[in-house]
Amino acid sequence: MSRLIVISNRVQPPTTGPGGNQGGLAVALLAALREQGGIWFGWSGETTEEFSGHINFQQGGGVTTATIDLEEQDIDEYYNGYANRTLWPLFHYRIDLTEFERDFDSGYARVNERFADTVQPLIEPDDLVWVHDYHLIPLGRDLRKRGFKNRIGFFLHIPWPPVRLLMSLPSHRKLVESLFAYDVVGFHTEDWLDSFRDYVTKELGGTLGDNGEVTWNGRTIQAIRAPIGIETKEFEAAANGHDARFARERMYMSATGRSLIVGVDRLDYSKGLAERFLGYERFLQSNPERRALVYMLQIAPPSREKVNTYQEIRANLDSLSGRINGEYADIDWVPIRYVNKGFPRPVLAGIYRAARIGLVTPLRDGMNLVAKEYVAAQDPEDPGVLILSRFAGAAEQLKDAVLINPYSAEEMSDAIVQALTMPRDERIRRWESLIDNVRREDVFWWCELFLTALRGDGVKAEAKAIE
Ligand code: ADQ
Repeated sequence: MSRLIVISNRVQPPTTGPGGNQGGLAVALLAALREQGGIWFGWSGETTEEFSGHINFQQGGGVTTATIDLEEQDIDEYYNGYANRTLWPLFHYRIDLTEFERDFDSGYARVNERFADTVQPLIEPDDLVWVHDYHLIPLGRDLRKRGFKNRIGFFLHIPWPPVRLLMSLPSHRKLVESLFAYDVVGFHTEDWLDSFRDYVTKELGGTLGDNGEVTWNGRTIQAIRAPIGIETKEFEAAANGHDARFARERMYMSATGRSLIVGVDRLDYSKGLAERFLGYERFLQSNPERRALVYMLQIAPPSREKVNTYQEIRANLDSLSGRINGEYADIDWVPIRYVNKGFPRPVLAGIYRAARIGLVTPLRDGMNLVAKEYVAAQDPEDPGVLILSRFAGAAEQLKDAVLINPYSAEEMSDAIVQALTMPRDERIRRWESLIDNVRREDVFWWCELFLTALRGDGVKAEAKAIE
């Protein structure tokens, strides 16, 4: 069996076992690495005065990780710059927040070359190479420039934008052309895949085959839909475990008889948190008789704090939650509990289980794993209701959620009423259909789907074909 080389911006230390803080992606990739052998390569998260290419190897739980330190300037231009000030907002349809700086371009190119230089000697001729996400789009091409012949795959965890939007990126063509260095390119949804195909045919003049092949400039690659899932079995078990029960009890005791509406998101503008608070406020306004029967818990650990937009959105949410609480709270009730920290996964599972409503309303999201975690944590006899944005990739699979347009405060308010008054048999029926998908298309299924395509032995490994 070929070894697997996983390359991503950051590397998950293999030491925290399931039940700890590892998310589904890390669990699946570590499991694949354990089974096939190989290395997970990426940035250590540390800085160095001058880039040396020194690799720090670590072993744990049957997996080897290899990390490099980057210079401060690299992090400014590549990570905080091109990745998170240019590509992230643009790919999430936020052209108003997108910054175009040539220094970001050159920093992004430089760090991708540095990744290629340092990882190359670690790779053996038969190894399969799997590159992850928007930080590293040109890496495949950089490896090919160095004479690399291995099979290389790329998976994008965020949306792929429509053609007209992508064209506002000054170097859009170069970026897309570089994807043709890979053998397989994967997206979460049919939507993102369609936008990619559209660009290739309309802008590059490429052609499409019947089985996911995309050809341009004499090179044919496989473009597939591979929706990521979660470690469903483990998460369901965690929701029934001791830590989850304890968290659930804490929630019940702190709000006897009130229905919990929960939101769990990285603090990011793509997650639609301000719109969510406003939708909830609309519900409070329009339903005075229901006010004191509910409360909302929004968990939002800060991320990317060096990027201004993230500081602004944090300040905005502080003030919005403060204003709503000031206006509607009573001596024994606050409408929004707003918590800016992370929790261990079993505790999250308990909180989801305690919640009558999971409010997952991103303005745009590649997939959104919180929606799937919420479903996996529910009590089969008395499940809660998932309210889900139509613009989350997860909406393509989770059709029996209450789907809404997150920009509409009215739709959100109506959906909350619908969820609060939904009869138990309807909740069970919807949940059974959701959990069926979350169990079937879990993160191990996703990993195998992509790796089958990458191995090239099941070239028609499109999700559809497997269903
Ligand atoms: P994210 O944008 O980070 O991921 P998401 O898919 O929701 O979004 O995953 C977030 C993960 O962080 C979940 O597993 C969640 O449980 C965890 N998390 C969030 N808040 C937490 C907290 N306070 N404490 C502990 N854990 C917390 C990107 C893309 C998504 C895509 C994923 C995977 O933006 O669209 O689904 O990658 O491909």
